[in-house]
Amino acid sequence: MIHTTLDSFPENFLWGSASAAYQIEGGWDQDAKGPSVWDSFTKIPGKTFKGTNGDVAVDHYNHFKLDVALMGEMGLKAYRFSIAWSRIYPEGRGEINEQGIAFYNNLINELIKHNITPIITVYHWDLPEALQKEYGGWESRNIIEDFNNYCMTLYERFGDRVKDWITLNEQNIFISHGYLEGSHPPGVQDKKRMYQANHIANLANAKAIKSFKSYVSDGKIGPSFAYGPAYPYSSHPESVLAAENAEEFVNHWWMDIYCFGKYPEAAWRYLEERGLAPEIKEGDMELLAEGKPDFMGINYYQTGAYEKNADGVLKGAKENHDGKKGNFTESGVKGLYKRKRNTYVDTTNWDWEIDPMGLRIALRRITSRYGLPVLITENGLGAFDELEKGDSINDDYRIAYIESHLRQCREAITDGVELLGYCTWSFTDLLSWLNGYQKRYGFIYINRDEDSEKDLRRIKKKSFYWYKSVIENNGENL
Ligand code: BGP
Repeated sequence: MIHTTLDSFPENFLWGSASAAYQIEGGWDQDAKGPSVWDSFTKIPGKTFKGTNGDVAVDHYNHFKLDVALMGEMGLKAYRFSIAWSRIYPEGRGEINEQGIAFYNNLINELIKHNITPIITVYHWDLPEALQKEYGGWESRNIIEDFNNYCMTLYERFGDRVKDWITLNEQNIFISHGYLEGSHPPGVQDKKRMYQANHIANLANAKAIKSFKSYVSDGKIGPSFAYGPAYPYSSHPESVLAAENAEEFVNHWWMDIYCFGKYPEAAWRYLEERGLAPEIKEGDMELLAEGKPDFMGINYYQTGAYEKNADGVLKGAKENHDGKKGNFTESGVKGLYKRKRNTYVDTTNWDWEIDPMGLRIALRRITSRYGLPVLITENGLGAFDELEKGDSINDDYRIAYIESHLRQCREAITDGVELLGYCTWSFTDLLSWLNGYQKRYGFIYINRDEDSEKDLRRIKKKSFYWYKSVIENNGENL
């Protein structure tokens, strides 16, 4: 579809940027914060690039006023951040830690002072370690109640000023990496356990959404799903079917539950035949049907091209964590699909496909299948940046990346997609979970690396000024 003229971005479009507590805050035990599963996982030798962790991260906990002032200077309209559960409840439940509440109250008030809409993510992977130890975290139904209680506390304390909420960040990623690949905590590699933990997370998500309505009746809530649309590798029907399989297992498996309250049929049957389907208890499906989101939040980074996989038993991909381009390996499930390198698109240094049109495709698919508005909760480029003389960073590649994706957003809006906003990942540089500090995403350079915290100086990159002008023009100059 080629449009001769493009619609404008809506007047109240949320030009935003995003972050997550563990990746920026630091202050890991400050003001009575309890440990999270990431605090201990990153300390296990060999788990992260050069053994990096978020003990200090970019020390946003102690620099938040400066960071928000920079957002204000840029004219940012929205800032998506996550709350560290173990700052609010150091043990996951029980006594509220008022110091944790105070930190987020101050942050929210500071944002509002600068006319920035706060968007809260209630869970961005840093589960209180106490709950992992006590009952195995997401593998126990006990978490449904504890998560709901934690969420209700947040709604009650912050819901007067915060109207835009995200429940689980990338449930598909933290569950598959945590229980199948074993690369995230708790480091389990077991398919059956993965589907079971995922079902429990679905229930927790639905319950938290249901509770939301009675606390923040004028607010909006939805999950952030890591959506990588599946393409057929070729037009051979076997390839098309493989892409259907992938779309069903890696995308609909989650989004259908969020939006329809049911698992997609073909995937369910496949899992049931193999004894891998999750256990459904009485009342589960009713709860899932009741906890519908107001919008779909998506984190978009790349698409995937799929081919039939009749032969080799392929498992997870060997991931590139050092930024040495060209280390893509095929991955997949025997009998269902295998992911191939899409030769039509370029990749980042970490071998992630760069596919701006895939974002338009993602937005269109969500609109047709679910009929919900969409909030892009993350999109951005991880790259090596060079701090040049005179404190300048010329990140033209980042500008090109974001610009090309925003152009596709505008095409999608013209196609009829209801797009609420667009958050880049990320505002400042931050810790990449498994890739250290050298994989930078921010508009603001943070002067630190894997070996030293240096002075944590904040330096505006070229992209900072560029995004500022995009916001000023409400995207008309794209
Ligand atoms: C998403 C996460 C973010 C962020 C981003 C970039 O999956 O929600 O927290 O980390 O990906 O990923 P990475 O840091 O691996 O480059």
